[in-house]
Amino acid sequence: MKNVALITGVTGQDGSYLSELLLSKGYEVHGLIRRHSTICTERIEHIMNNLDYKDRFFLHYGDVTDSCNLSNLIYEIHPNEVYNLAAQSHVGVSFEVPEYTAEATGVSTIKLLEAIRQTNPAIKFYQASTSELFGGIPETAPQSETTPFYPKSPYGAAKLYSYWVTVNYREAYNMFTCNGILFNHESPRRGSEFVTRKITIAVAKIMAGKQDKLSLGNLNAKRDWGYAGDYVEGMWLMLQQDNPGDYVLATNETHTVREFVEAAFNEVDVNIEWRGSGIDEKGYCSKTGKLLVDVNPKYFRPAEVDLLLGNPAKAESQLGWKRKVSFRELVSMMVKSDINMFF
Ligand code: NAP
Ligand code: G4F
Repeated sequence: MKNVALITGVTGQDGSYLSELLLSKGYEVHGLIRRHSTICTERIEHIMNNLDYKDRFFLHYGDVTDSCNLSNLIYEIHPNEVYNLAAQSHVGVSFEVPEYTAEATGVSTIKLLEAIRQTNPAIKFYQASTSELFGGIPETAPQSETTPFYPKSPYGAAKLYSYWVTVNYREAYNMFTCNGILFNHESPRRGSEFVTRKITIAVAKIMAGKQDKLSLGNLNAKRDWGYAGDYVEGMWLMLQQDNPGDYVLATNETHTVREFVEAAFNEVDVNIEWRGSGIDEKGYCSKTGKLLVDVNPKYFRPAEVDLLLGNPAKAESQLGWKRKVSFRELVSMMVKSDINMFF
C-alpha cells in the first residue's frame, strides 16, 4: 500500500526537511500552504522543481484555522499519516498576537483531530509539541516526558492545549496520535527572527560589511539546540511504532545565547570579549576592539523560559533515535551557509 502523508506547515523549516525525508522514503506528500501576497515557498522550491517528485509532491491552499478546509483535505487526500507542524511558532510574537496564537497553535489541533476522527480514525497523527511546555520550572532540568508542564507564554499555553487533545484522542478514541516534545532545533533554513539564525546572519553580514553590530535580548537564556534534519527523522519514527506515544527529542546539552554568539563569531575567527553586565553588557572583537554585540531591551519577553535541557533517553531506547549533528557542527553549518549567502 502506498504511503500518503499530509503535512501542515510544509513551508516552514521542519516541513521542508520532513518533506524531503518522506519523499526519499517513497511517500506521496501533500502539503498545506497559506495563500500569501508574496511567494512563501522558498524552503520547498527545490522540491517543487524536482521532476522526480512531480507526481508525488502536491500543495493545497488552506489554513489550519479553517475546519471545513481541513475536513475536505483529509477526505480528498486519504492520507495514512498526518504531521501537524503548522503554528504561529514564535514565542515572543505570541505575546503580541495571543488570541491568534491560541487559534492557530492551539484550537486548530482539535479541528484537525476531529477531521481525522470523522473521516478515517485509523490515520496516524503527529503533533508538533514543544519544550516550551516545560517553561517555568528550571529546577527540574533535564526535562523528560514525565516532567510537569508550566508554560510561560501564550504560545506555550496554546501548545499545552494541543498536547492534551492529542493525548485525549488517543485515550478516548484509541487513535494513533503522538506528541513529539521537541527541544529547539535549528538549521540554515531557520526563520531569521529566531535567535540562532539572527546571530548567524549577523555574523555573515558584519563580515561582509553589510551590518554594524548585532542587538539581542536575554543573553543568559539557555537552550538545548539540535539540528532540524535529525529531528524530522524522530517525527517519522514515532509514527512507525506498533503503539502511539509521546517522546522528547533533545541533545541533552544546553548553551546560553551568549555561548551561541561566541561560537558563531569563532567560526569566522573572531573572539568576543564581553564587558559590562545586564542591559549594559557588550561584546567586542578582542583583536580590534570593535563593538559587535549589544543588548536591546526591546527583545526581552514579558516572561522568559530560563533553561531548557532535554533528556531524550526514551526516544533513544524505544525509537532508536539519536541526534547526529553536534552543537559546534550546527553553528558551523549555519554560519557557513549565511556566509555563502552574503558574500
Ligand atoms: P516555522 O518555520 O515557523 O513554520 C511554521 C509553519 O506553519 C509555516 O509553514 C507556516 O506557514 C505555517 N502556518 C502558520 N500559521 C498557519 C496557519 N494558520 N495555517 C496554515 N499554516 C500555518 O516552524 P518550524 O520551526 O518549522 O516548527 C514546526 C512546528 O514545530 C511548529 O508547530 C513549532 O511550533 C513546533 N516546534 C518547533 C521547534 C523548533 O525549535 N523549530 C521546537 C518545538 C516545536 P507560512 O509559511 O505561511 O507562514
Ligand atoms: O530563538 P528563540 O526565539 O526560540 P524559543 O523562544 O526558544 O522558541 C523556539 O523553540 C521552541 C522549543 O523550545 C519552539 F517551540 C518555538 O516554536 C521556537 O522554535 O529564542 C531563544 C532564546 C529565548 O530565551 C529568547 O529570549 O533566545 C532569547 N533571545 C535573546 N535575544 C532572543 C533574542 N530571541 C530572539 N528570537 N531574538 C533575540 O534577539
